[in-house]
Amino acid sequence: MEKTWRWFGKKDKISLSMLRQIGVEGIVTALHEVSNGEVWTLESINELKNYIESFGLRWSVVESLPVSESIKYGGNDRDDLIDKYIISLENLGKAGITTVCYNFMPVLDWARTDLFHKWEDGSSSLYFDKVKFAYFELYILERNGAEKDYNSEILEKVEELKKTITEEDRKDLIDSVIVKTQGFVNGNIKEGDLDPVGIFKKLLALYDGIDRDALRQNMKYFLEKIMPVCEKWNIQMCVHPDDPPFQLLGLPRIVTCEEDIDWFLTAVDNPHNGLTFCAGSLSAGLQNDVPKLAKKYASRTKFVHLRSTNVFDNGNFIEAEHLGGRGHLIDVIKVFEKESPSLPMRIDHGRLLSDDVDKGYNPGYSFFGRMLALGQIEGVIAAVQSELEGK
Ligand code: DNO
Repeated sequence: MEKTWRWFGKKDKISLSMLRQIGVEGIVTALHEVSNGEVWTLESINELKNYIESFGLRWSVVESLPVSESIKYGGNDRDDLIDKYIISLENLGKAGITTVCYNFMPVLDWARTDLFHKWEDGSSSLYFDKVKFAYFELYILERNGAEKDYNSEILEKVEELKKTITEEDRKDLIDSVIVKTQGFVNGNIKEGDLDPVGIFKKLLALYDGIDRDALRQNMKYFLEKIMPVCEKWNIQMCVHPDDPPFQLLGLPRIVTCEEDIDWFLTAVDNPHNGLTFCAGSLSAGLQNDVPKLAKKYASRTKFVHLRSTNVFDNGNFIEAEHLGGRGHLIDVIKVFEKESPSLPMRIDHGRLLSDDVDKGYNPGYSFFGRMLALGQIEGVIAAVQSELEGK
């Protein structure tokens, strides 16, 4: 697989020369300064592409070309927004950047409750705590009917948390769930927004009446409209699974498991409609056997995220070491090295190691944590390749 790295543009604290030195071959990035829904011009794409190439690297994958909320909930302006999306795709095609990752998650791009969950050795990782998330829904968002989504055990724990939680913990929780994890990937809510909870509630309201089937139909509508431009420029669209792969906030989520993946691949049965195989996201759903899914969808996979999680009995999950947990990355790598050896893969998320602290990295995107994982994964890839070559 091609070794790629998610880099957040010229403002990223991690420079391209550092990446070149640790064996990265391709860059995964986006025009982060362009607002969601605006056209990516050929000029800006080429400017960034040339910059990346001046370091001896290539721009391998776009992550993400964001799909506006209105396309997802089917708003009045969706056709205009899809037209703009098509122009951006055409411009990417002209520049020769043909792998495009996106997601179809309503409102929340990914969800975690803790950004610095401590490990015994002093490092930290991202974490999802069901009780905290339920507290967020019930007592911060005050979402009608949220209690119906939780069992009595969780609800009791939420009441206990309510008695002890401090104002600062509440602020931290808001920051983790809807500000710090979202601002740099999605743009719906940014650091500095004065009333993130208010904005978030308005966004949620846009999905009133949109159920699973409606969201599926909107995804199909979007994909059918963009397939011609993808065919023209040989663009591989690859949707990112929902992270985590279960229902949240009463919103429909439609890329969570085998049945969902089968659905969107057959609904628009075109080789340009593909999957970002995010082993980490899929591993956080107990319904998913990650290596089995890798095998089944290898031919429709266009991009791979290597990460893993451990899921606990109470429904919480932690981002595991890359060679541990439910992601079974060694088996996943065996599948892709055999079936599709030139696929771009990137290390997804990494722990925060001592020298990563206070460097201003985006949550999950540390330097040393990811570099450690890259070294481990590179070793696995080399071993698998040599086995395949019969050495
Ligand atoms: C988080 C990422 C997601 C992902 C998008 C793809 O770390 O995995 O933000 O990039 O969902 O559209």
